[in-house]
Amino acid sequence: MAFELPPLPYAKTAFGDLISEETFNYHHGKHHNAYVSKTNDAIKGTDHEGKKLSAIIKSAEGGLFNNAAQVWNHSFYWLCLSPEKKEITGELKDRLESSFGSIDEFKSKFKDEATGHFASGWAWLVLDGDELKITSYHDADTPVAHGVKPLFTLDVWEHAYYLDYQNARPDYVSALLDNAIDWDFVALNLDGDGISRADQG
Ligand code: MN3
Repeated sequence: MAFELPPLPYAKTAFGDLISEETFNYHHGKHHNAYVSKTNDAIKGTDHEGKKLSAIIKSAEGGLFNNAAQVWNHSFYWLCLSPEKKEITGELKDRLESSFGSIDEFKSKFKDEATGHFASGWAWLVLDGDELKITSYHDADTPVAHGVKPLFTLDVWEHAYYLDYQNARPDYVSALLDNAIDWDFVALNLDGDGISRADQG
C-alpha cells in the first residue's frame, strides 16, 4: 500500500502568527506531500514496496533515503507542535532538569543547537540509551537511522520558517519552543516507541 500524507492534527489557522496558514499550505501541502509522492514513486516495483517507512529509512540510500526520511521527520514534527501552550511536567521535567540543570538551560541549549546548525536539517531531543541528548542532523537525516529514540524535533530547513520569520531562524526557534510545543507528546515518547508514532506501512 502506498504511503499517505498524514492529516495535520489541528487546523492550519490554529497557531495564529506563530505559524501561518500559508506556511502549513506550503510546508505540509507541498513539501511534505512531495516527499510522500517521491517515496511512493521510488519504491514502486522494488523490494522496498510493502515495507514499513522506518524499514525503508534503515535500508535505503540516496534519493529514496532522503524522501522517506523526510516523510517520517515531517510526520513526527507535526505531532510535536501544539496550538495550545503546554507546560513541561512530570517525568519529562525531572529528566530534563537532571540532564541539563533546568528547563531554561534545556531550552537555551536546544535553541543554540537549532540556531547554530549550518544549512538545512533538524534539531532533536533524543534518548541515547538512557541519556537525554540534544543533537542535530543534516538535510533529511533522522534518528530513525541512528539507533537513538526520537523525543522531539524542530525543522530548521528554511521552508519551515521563511514565510513567517524570513531569515530570522532564532526567532522561529524561540517562538515555537516557548509557545507551540506539545510537551505531552514529547513525554509520551519517553516510555513508548518514538519511531512508531510517525511510522507507516
Ligand atoms: Mn520541512
